[in-house]
Amino acid sequence: MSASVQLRAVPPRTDERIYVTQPHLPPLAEFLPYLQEIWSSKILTNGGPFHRQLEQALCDYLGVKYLSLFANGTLALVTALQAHRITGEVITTPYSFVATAHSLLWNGIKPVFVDIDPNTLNLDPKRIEEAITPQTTAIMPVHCYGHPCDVEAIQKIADNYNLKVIYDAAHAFGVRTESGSVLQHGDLSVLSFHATKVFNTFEGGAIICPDAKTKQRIDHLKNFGFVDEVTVVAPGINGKMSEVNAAFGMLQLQHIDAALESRKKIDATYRRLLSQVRGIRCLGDSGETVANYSYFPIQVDADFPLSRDALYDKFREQEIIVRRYFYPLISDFPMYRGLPSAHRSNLPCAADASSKVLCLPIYPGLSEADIDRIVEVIESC
Ligand code: T4K
Repeated sequence: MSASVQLRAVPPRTDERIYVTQPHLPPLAEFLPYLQEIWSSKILTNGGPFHRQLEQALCDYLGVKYLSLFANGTLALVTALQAHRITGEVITTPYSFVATAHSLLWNGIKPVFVDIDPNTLNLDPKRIEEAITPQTTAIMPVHCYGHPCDVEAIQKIADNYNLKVIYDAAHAFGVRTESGSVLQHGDLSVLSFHATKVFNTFEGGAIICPDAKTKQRIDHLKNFGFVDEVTVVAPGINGKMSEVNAAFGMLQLQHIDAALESRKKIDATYRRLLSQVRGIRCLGDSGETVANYSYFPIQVDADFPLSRDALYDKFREQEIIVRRYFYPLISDFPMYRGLPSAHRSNLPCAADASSKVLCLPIYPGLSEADIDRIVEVIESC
């Protein structure tokens, strides 16, 4: 008996629910020619034509020298650490998505958590030096919500102590400061192109690096360590992005400026509508000259009538699925909480932010009526 799959047209979401984000999808018809090309060439993966095109197109768009595509951001983080043979201890932030610290454990590295700056919510450079030990080999900061870290201060410390800097730049697609792309700082930067990100390839990621030699090593590492058919130079992994994902990235790039413009308008509308609400602070504005508006974090302070968690519940009752990025702190998860640096007394600013910050929905296509509905929930408290 031959198996057959009945395909039915899936109706678009019609529910009243608003999510914290929605992937930006161009019209399906625009993607079909790309698929046609893949079907004709029969090249599905292993560094095919769309993979090569997307690497170059992203270098041009982002203003970076070398970029290596990955199947997702987590594999890119794991590989970035391998690329520089990082071992021992790495200083990082507890206020991030778990993948940041998980990439260290996957490499047998001990994370050392350092507190965040209460204004930027990024790793506080003033707290880094006291956490350095003879085992420290690198710093892994995160440009949280796409807001740039204090890259100059971090580099100064790294230079003084001969440490590598590997940025988890998962949120920082397209972010620029006065000196250009924020992705040029440190030894490596890692992007995520997950469905929930500003620029998505369904799943995907990339490592940005400053020279051809490092890119070559990264490219070997993401392909099992193969240099050629018979030569394997490292215990590499399969981190390659497929042609379908890369082709989708090429299409997404055509729409990215419009998507960013739409996010910018939503960001401005929230800021205008929430500016007079007592106890609500809109976060951001950390010195970027070009932001990407990837998240809209607000801080719920003590003079707001509800706690952050009560406001979160109220949103959910109204079918508005806001998120507490980042709660719990990474340092509170079972595989980290036994570390001396994970102790709450070491991380007061991170603990405070984790109990007060809520990310409101932001994505192209979020309507003005949706924004009014969201703001109304806050104003009605
Ligand atoms: N470093 C940092 C700092 C990161 O934030 C991340 C990922 C990484 C590293 C690792 O990169 P990747 O390996 O993921 O490339 C989401 C994402 O899964 C994750 O990529 C992201 N950070 C993190 C901040 O958020 P969840 O568990 O909150 O996602 P989820 O599935 O609850 O989705 C959120 C909302 O988005 C849903 O309520 C509805 C909407 N959604 C989601 C998906 C997946 C859709 O509408 N369609 C979809 O396909 O982690």
